[in-house]
Amino acid sequence: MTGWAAAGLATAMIAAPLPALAEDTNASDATTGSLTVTRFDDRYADGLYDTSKTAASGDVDRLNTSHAAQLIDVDGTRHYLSADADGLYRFTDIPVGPAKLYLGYPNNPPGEVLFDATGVTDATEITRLATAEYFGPQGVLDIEIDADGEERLIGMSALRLVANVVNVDGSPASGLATVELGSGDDWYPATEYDFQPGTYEAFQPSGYIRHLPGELGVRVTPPAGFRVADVTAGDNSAFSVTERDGAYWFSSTEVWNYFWNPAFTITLEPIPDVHKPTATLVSPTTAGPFSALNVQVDATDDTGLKRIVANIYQGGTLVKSTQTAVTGTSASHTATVVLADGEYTVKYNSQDVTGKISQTKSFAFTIDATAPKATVKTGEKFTVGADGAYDLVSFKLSDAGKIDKVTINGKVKDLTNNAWSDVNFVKPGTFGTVTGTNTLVVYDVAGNTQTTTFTLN
Ligand SMILES: [Ca+2]
Ligand SMILES: [Ca+2]
Ligand SMILES: [Ca+2]
Ligand SMILES: [Ca+2]
Repeated sequence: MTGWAAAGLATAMIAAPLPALAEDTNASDATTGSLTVTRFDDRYADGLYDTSKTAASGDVDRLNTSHAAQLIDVDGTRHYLSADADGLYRFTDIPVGPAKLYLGYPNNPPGEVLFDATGVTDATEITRLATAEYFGPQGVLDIEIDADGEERLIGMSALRLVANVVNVDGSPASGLATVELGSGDDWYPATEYDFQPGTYEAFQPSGYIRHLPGELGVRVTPPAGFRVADVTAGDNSAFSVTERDGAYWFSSTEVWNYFWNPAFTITLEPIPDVHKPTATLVSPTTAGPFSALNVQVDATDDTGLKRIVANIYQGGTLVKSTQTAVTGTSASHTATVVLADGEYTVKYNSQDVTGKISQTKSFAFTIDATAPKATVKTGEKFTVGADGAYDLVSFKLSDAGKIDKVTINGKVKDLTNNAWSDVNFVKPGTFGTVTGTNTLVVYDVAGNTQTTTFTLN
């Protein structure tokens, strides 16, 4: 037996046949029709009008006769009705054509949902009525009035739904998961209560989302490193929860009553961590020499990183430790380290949230922070002139970390990388020099520079 055919309604219809059927034996020619609306509170929350079922609270479905029903017909005429002695709303002599039915909510803003249960056999077939303003917020339904008479069965529910997200020890798992709550064909993003950490509910501008009866669901995206260990649901009693399509569900028929606020409880647990993190040296890629060390270590982990470390050793001695506290499954550590000239090794690794440490690797490099030297050669063969003013000048270049190149007035002259080098026989016109002031910049391999200005006569 379906809810539609349940005792109360069937009796009412037999006792009072629809006027259109009773009075009009030639319905196809009629220009008016009727609409009979049965409105019920879905107190046993199955989406059906069925007074044979009893909710956990002892409630049974009940006709709702407390509110006016309004119909705007095809001509724009407003018909306003209260429930009749049978508890039904009967609109008669309505012009055939499209009409809009408005049904009031008990509260303003609405704390309920109205749904069309006409002809349905289970809750998956019911549809939520839109809400429109018509002398206050009303549930609205488009109806085509025809000469044969129309019937509608409209239910009301006010089900709320929350999800409590907890850790294995039962403490609230605040701010960790992403939670959606579902009913009908809809998913609603849920937000966490400020005053009740770990408890989530879905909201609309005028208040809580009120859910259609039927399967009520929750969908949870755990944070990195966590998974759903268990999902239960209940209110005054525990419900039966099923998992399908990546979500968890219970039937609203188990809820205490149709105004109740049942809750899911989702327990999160850490995903067992079996994998060490990785650590990769991104910089330096050569042994240098460098004027300072720019180190970059990238790391990954299956469940979550904690920190990345790059330590600088000279011989066996730790000279400088650098590290970055990180989160997520991939991260990067960078540091610029100023060091004295010398040979060094960087040792680097990463650690994950469960304390596992990647393989520690090392990379050798050289620091040269000392600028190269340029000195004027003596001897008439090399240099004619003195004290920065010359007819001819030659420079001896030296650097422990090797000379790379010079620029003269910005023009590059590459040199074989060597601890000793020179630029000989400079006079106006050679290597881009001019009569007057010239600028010589000497570069070592590490990029340190020494600038010399001189005048050519
Ligand atoms: Ca019901
Ligand atoms: Ca790991
Ligand atoms: Ca140097
Ligand atoms: Ca060079």
